[in-house]
Amino acid sequence: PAAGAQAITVGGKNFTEQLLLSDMTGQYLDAHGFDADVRNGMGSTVLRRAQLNGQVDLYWEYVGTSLITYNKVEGGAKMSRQEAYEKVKKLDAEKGLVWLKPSQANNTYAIAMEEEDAEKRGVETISDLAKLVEGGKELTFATDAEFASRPDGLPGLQEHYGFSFPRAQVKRMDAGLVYKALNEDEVNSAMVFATDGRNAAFDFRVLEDDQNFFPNYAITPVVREDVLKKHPKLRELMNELSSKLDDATMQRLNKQVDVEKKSVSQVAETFLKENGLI
Ligand code: PBE
Repeated sequence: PAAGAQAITVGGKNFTEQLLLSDMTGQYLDAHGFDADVRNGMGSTVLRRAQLNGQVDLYWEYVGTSLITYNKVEGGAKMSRQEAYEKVKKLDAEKGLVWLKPSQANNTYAIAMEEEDAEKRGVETISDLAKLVEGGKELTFATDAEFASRPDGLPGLQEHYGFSFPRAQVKRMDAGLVYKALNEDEVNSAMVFATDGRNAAFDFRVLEDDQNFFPNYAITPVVREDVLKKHPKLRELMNELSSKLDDATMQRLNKQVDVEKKSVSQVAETFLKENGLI
C-alpha cells in the first residue's frame, strides 16, 4: 500500500469462498488507497460480533444468514430476494451496519446426494429424502457445526419438512470435509453450499428445496457505518466488485481452489486483473 493509505480491517469466515472474498477484497482495496488487514477463518457468529464491536470494518455476508440467524426474522424464505435484502438492510442499519449492493451470487445451503445413489433411491427433492428417513431408511447425513445448530440449518429444515435424522446418523465435521465424506461414500447425504465448485466436480445431485425452506443468500458487502462515513469511496469500490459476482463466477473461483488446488491469493489476483479491478 502507498504511504498515507487508509487502514481498514476486512473479515472473513472459515471456508473457501470466504477466504477468497476476503483476500480479494484486501488486494483490491490495497490497490485503491487502503491498507487492508485481512482477518479470516472465523465462524459466522464470531465474525458478526467482531463487526458489531468494531474489530472488523467490512466483510461479505449472506442476506439469509443475517435475516434468520442474526435478526431472528421468521418466514424469511417466503420473501423475494429484494424483500429479504431490504429487510436486513433496515434491521442492520439500526445496529450501525450498512448493506451495500447485493451481488447476483446466491450461496444458499442445500442438501446433496451422490447422483447415482439419488437416482437409485428415486430422490429428487428434500421431501423425497424426508420420506425415506421417516420411513426408517438408515441414511446418514454430513454437516458442519453451524448448519447443525442454526435456525436456517438442520433444526429448522427438519421441522419444516417434518422429518428427523436419528442423532447417530448425523455426522459433524468441518465444512470442507463434508464434500469428501459424501464423495467417498462415508455418508449418504450432506449439507452443501450452492456455490461450492465440488458439487459439480464430484457429480452430486443437489436436491430441490420443493417446500421452500431456504431464504435467499445473496453475497453482499457489509460495512460499518462509521467507517463508510470516514471513507465514502468504499461504497463505489465495493459495489463495483459486488457487481462482478454471480453463481457461475463463484463456482468457478471456488473450484479453482478446492478442485484445481490453486492458491487463494493467486485465484483472487487473477480474477481482479481479468476484471480490470486492479
Ligand atoms: N453459507 C451458506 C452461509 C449460509 C448459507 C454457509 C455460505 C453462511 O452463513 O456462511
